[in-house]
Amino acid sequence: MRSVMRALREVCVRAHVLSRTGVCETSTSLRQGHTGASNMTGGEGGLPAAHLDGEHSWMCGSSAAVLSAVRGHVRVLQNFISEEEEQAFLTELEPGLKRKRYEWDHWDDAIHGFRETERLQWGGVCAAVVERIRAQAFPQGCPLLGPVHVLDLDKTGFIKAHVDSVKFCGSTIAGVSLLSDSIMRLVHEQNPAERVDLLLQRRSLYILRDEVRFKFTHEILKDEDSYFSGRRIPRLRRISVICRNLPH
Ligand SMILES: O=C(O)CCC(=O)C(=O)O
Repeated sequence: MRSVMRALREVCVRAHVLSRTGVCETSTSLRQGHTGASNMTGGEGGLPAAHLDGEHSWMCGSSAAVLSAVRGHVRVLQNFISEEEEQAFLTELEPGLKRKRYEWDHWDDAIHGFRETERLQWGGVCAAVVERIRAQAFPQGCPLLGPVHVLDLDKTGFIKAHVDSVKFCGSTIAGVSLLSDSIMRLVHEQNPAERVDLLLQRRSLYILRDEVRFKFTHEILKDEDSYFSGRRIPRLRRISVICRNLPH
């Protein structure tokens, strides 16, 4: 148990401090964005134009090229769990989480305002959801990390841009978001102007695979930076339930 927790702590090994100004933070209306590539200019920061993915309303990026680069490697399934299933997770997790304090000084400075746990055994409703996440995200027979990682971000907490450790993480990460909508931002490591924002609605499942895992950083934006294509997305306390596969 201890060693799994240590390994998960080492997940966030390459934290990058990125500009807080994001691709979707201007005030263009969502409707305008949905008409296709919008003409969002970045205001003072001179940001590149932002594009909403025509097919996936939960994804927007700095260019059509970056959207097509990530398209096959990212999925967000809205309403993946029901309100009752969300409540079952909270009932199971809250007593243990409440005994912990939010931490503000992660050793590698990647996560702020969080508490975490991991769990191998789940009660009936949650066990069924975990099975559903795994069936959706991983091919049959794929070696999985047994314990599920649970990350509880305070309303003022956030996850800075990082690339997960290839030593501890496999090709895929799949997470369900409880309690709050949020924005996950992906930034190309070699070309930081290339960015994609994912709208992770409460009770959605996101799946990141392959290139997106290792060529892009990912982060969860803090409340004051939480905009999707110009639309304010309030970031409340958020709990993520995260399944991973093992590295090759
Ligand atoms: O909370 C989340 O969904 C993201 C977690 C994360 O960034 C990670 O585990 O590498």
